[in-house]
Amino acid sequence: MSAVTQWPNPIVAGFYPDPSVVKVGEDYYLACSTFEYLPGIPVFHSRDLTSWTQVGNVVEREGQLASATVPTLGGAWAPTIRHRDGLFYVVVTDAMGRGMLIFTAADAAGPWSDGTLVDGIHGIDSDLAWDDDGTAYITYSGLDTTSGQAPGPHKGILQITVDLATGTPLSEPVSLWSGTGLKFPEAPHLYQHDGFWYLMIAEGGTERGHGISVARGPSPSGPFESGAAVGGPPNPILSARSTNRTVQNTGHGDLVETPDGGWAIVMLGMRPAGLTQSFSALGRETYITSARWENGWLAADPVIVNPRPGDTTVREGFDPGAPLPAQWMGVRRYPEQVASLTERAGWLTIHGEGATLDAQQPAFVGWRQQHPLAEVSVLVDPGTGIGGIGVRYDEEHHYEIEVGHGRVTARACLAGIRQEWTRDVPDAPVVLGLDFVAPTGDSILTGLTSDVVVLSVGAGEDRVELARVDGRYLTQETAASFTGRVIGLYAVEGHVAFDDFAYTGRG
Ligand code: 6LW
Repeated sequence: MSAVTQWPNPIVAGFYPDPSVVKVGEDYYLACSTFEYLPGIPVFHSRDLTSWTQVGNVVEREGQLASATVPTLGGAWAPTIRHRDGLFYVVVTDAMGRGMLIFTAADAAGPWSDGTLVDGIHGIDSDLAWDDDGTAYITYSGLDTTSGQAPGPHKGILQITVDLATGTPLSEPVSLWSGTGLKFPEAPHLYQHDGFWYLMIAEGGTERGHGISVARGPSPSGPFESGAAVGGPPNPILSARSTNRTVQNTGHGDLVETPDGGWAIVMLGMRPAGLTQSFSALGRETYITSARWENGWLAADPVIVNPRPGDTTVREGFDPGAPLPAQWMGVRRYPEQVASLTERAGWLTIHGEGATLDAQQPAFVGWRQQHPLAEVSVLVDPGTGIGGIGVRYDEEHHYEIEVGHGRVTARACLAGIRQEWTRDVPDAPVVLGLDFVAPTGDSILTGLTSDVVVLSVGAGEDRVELARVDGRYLTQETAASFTGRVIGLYAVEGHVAFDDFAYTGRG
């Protein structure tokens, strides 16, 4: 597996940030952050580290996280997935919610436990490791999002020992090596290799300065030394900062042994489009790169983009008896709390409650945009209600097109600024379209933005475009949240029915 250029990348496309990976025998499992979306913390399985299938979600019941009420930016941040003595562990922070939590499961597909609180510990990006005696260490980043106090200064990388069964800390937090002085030391992971313990962290912030740095020491609690201090390689060992690489923001990684005995780092990255400023429509995605041990230190190759060839088409007919696929999510609610597959056979019916996409809990069921360019359409029967299709980063940043009461309305909402385009339509089911296209022609947008979002009604010769909106305002660089684009079906009023959902992703 050393030919990194042959690996498809991203390995999980779209809003799947903060990946953590564990090898159990010949099987690999991967988990990611989901913030305010439910179900939360998807778990993927692979045998080759490149093709991944979602097998479940850690969070699939009320009460596991405070997701119903977490503010934008809060919720499931940065899980670490590990396995020991027949049990899977996910340690994660429910930011601005319950706090630092330990989930366990006998099967990575679930069911997972209710989540045990790590009492009194306020930090993010918790790692879990065991020493040779079986003592459990949680190593984390000292940013307080959960005590209710103002976060205060970043406390660097911290560590406790813990009773995993009760969540009780067994030691006071101690400071560990916290990088080379770049901002936001975070995403720590500990590895034991060839007689040393290695502390891998992210630093530089999750934006363009992001990188991965490594130190080594004699025990899981150090003392750790950076390579450059003892004649080893300089840190960060991996970063795309100030380069013109297609994949930027690379960092927040987890090390894993490959099937052939080599090494790889799975991490988050983004593919911004534009010129000197650039914009990432899909948010932070999951990438892989090859790594190796050289003279007792870890080295990694730059991350390259290598999309799977051809277009990807997904059709959803909402056939009777078929469940909603696992990738579909709700905002602070589970899809089944707002949508029904049985109310009208062959249709997905969403129940409007008066809430628009500006609301914290819209009646919205969506899935991630996974390709920079994509065409999406759906047949909508609004009945006596109002509903449609939209793309959201959060409640402050969304574009949508909806139908109801004989009128179709396209809308762009950005940080309190709003514009609408309307047109009358007959009272009948209509096709609504949401396309993400490359900027073209001699428009001022050409080359300056990520994409253009086209909102349309009708199909074939009857298709009418209501609006073309600059996509850059719905990107990681401009929206408030840590998420990515999620395309969804929603209802504002009444019981709105959807059929023939089609997504074609390109590139
Ligand atoms: C994550 C941290 C980060 O916990 O963003 O800035 C947080 N980097 O590693 C949410 O993804």
